[in-house]
Amino acid sequence: MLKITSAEFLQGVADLRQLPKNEMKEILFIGRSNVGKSSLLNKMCNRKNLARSSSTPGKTREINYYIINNGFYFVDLPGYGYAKVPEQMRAGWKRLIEDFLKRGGPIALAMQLIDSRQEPTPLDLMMMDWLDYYEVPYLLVLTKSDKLPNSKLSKQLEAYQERFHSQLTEGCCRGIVPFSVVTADGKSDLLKLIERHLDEKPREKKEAV
Ligand SMILES: Nc1nc2c(ncn2[C@@H]2O[C@H](COP(=O)(O)OP(=O)(O)OP(=O)(O)O)[C@@H](O)[C@H]2O)c(=O)[nH]1
Ligand SMILES: [Mg+2]
Repeated sequence: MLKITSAEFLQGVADLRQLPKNEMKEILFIGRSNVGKSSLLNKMCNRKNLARSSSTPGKTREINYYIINNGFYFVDLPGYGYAKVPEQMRAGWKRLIEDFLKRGGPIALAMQLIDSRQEPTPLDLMMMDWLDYYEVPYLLVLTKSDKLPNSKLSKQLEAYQERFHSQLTEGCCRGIVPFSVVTADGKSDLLKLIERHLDEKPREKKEAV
């Protein structure tokens, strides 16, 4: 199983011209504000404050790059769905994220995070459509699994598997994994899946129609 031995913040990117010069494979963390992206990233690296996590939604505004094991990147994308964000900024976010996904090659795997207690939001569904369209392999990570009793969690997992059956069988969804930073539920599964996808051949670039 993949062991993370080093993790360092590299840079924040607000514009695709600022992407790191040294292209390496990327593992993306995507989801609405407050869903637990930074917490998941920290947990995978066994670090408390590598990615700043807070109770103030919408705090991460840039695409944040972290170098892992001096060989690949963890990439924390800005959270979406925060009601107080002005419309103009929301449009900027959409353009940035879609252009980011279009680049082809370097994205090895995306983690699409959804709160295990909730239904996917329209923006979550839009993100999944983009990931399928641009042929980015992704996992649905059901976060904060400690907040649900086991019986409810397995029901929710089944409901997600049923709802996203076609994405799992014909699309780019590679699995649905419950996760908790509190209990470390799902951590070893995610490390195994990351390792497997880092070994896969990169996808081709695909143009928008
Ligand atoms: N109980 C519990 N709380 C969690 C878990 N993961 C995250 N949280 C809490 O949820 C809040 C948001 O977590 P973050 O990791 O900052 O969320 P984020 O997605 O990075 O948020 P933005 O950067 O604002 O987009 C924090 O108060 C975390 O402590 C979890 O697995 N269990
Ligand atoms: Mg964050």
